[in-house]
Amino acid sequence: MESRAAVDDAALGREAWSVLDANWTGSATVPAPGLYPHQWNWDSTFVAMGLARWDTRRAGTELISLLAGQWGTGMVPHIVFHPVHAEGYFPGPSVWRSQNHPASPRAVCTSGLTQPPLHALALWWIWRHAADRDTAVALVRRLYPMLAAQHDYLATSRDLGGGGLAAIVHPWESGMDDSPAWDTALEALPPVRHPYHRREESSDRHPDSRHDRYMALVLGYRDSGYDPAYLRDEHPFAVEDPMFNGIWLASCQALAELAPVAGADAGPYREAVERIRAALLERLWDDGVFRARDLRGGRLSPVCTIGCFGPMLDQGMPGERVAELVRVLESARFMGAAGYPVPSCEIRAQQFDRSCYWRGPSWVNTNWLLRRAAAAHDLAGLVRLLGSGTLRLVRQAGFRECFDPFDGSGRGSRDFSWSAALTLDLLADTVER
Ligand code: 9WN
Repeated sequence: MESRAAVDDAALGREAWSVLDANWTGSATVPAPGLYPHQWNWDSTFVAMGLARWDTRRAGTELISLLAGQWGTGMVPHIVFHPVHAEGYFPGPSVWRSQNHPASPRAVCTSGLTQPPLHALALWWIWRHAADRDTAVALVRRLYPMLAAQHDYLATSRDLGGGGLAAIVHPWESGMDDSPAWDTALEALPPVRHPYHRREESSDRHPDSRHDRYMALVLGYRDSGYDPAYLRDEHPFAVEDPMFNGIWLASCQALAELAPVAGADAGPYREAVERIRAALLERLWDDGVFRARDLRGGRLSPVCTIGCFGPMLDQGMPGERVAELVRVLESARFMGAAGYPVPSCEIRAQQFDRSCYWRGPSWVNTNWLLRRAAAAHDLAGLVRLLGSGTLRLVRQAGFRECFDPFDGSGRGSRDFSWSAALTLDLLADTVER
C-alpha cells in the first residue's frame, strides 16, 4: 500500500489549494489532469461547494461556467468540453454532436446527458457561507432562473415512470457509473460491440463489455435527436436512482429557501419537496433502505449501495426511516466493517469489489454528502465520524479519486479536484488560506 506521513491541517490545506489552482482553466476546474480534461457537471458543483467558505467569487464562476453549457430545454449537461482538448477524452464532441441540436448552446460543445442536480444546493451553500454577501446575493439572482428551468426539465422530461421521480437514462447520469445498482438493467440490454476505441485507462475502471453498453445507450439517444419522446417510449435504460432523487429533493428545498432572495415564489418548490418525498417512500423504499428502480425491467435493485442513502439529504424525511438508514450505514454492511468511510457498495454483496470504481471504493464526494445529510438530522456523532474518516484518507493517501475502504490506499486519478475542494470545506474551521 502506498501511504505517506500524515500531514497537518495547514499543510493539507496548502496542498488542496495547489491541486485546485493547477486544475483551474481560468473559468472552471477540471476533475483531474490527464484523464478528465473538460468541465464535469457534479465535479464542478462539488468544487463550488468546497470553495464556498473561502472564495465566493470563484465558487460562483465555477457554477456560471457550467451553466453556460445549459441547453434551452433546461438540461445541464454532464460534460462541457474544453475546446483545446476537444477529443482528449472519449466520447468527445464528435460523438455527442451537441451542436446539431437546436436547443444546445452555440458557444460550447457539450455531452447530451446530465448528472445529479446538485446545483441549487450548491448555490444555497455558497449563499449560506459566503463572506462576500453582495456577490452571493447577485449570484442567487443571476442563477435562480436557470436552476428553475433545470428543475422544470427534470419534472417534465424525466418523470419517465409517471410517479413523480426523475429517471436517469444512462449510468453516467448518476455520477456513480459502475455501481452494481445498474447491473440488472444493463445486463438486460442486447449485447453490442461498438466500433469506437477508448483510450487505455486504469484497471480500476469498467471492462470493455460494459463500455460497449454505455456507448450503445449514448448513440441510441443521440440518433433520436435527443428526443424526450424516444426516452419515454423506446430508450432501453431508465432507472429511478435514490441518490439522484435525494439530491433533487434537497435542491428543491434550497430553491424554496432562496426564493425570497431571488424574488421568486417558494410555493412550487415546497410542493415539489412533498411530492418527491412521497414518491421516494412509495416507489423506492424496501427492506430498510431506498433502492434503485429499473423502470424497464419493473424491479428494484437487489444490491444495497451508497446511493441507497441519498434520500437522507431530505431534512423532512420521517425520523424512523432515517434511523433505519443509519442502522444499515453504521452496520458491518458498510461503515462497521470498513477501516474508512464509506464503501460505495455493501461489503457482504457478491458484487462488492474493493478496487473497482463505484463497486466498493470510498469516495470523498459521497462521504461529504452523507455528512451533510447527517448534519441535517442533527446526528453529531455520525458527522464527526464521516469528517474525520475522510480527512484521514486524504492525509494518508493524498487527493486521490477514490480509496480502498479497508486500508485507505488511494485509487484512480491523482490530484482529483473534488477530493481537494471538499477537504477545504472540512478544514474550513481549522485553517486559514
Ligand atoms: C463519465 C469525472 C467523472 C465523474 C464521475 C466518474 C467518472 C466518467 C468516466 O468521472 O465518470 O462521466 O469517464 O468514467 O464516475 O462521477 O463525474 O470526474
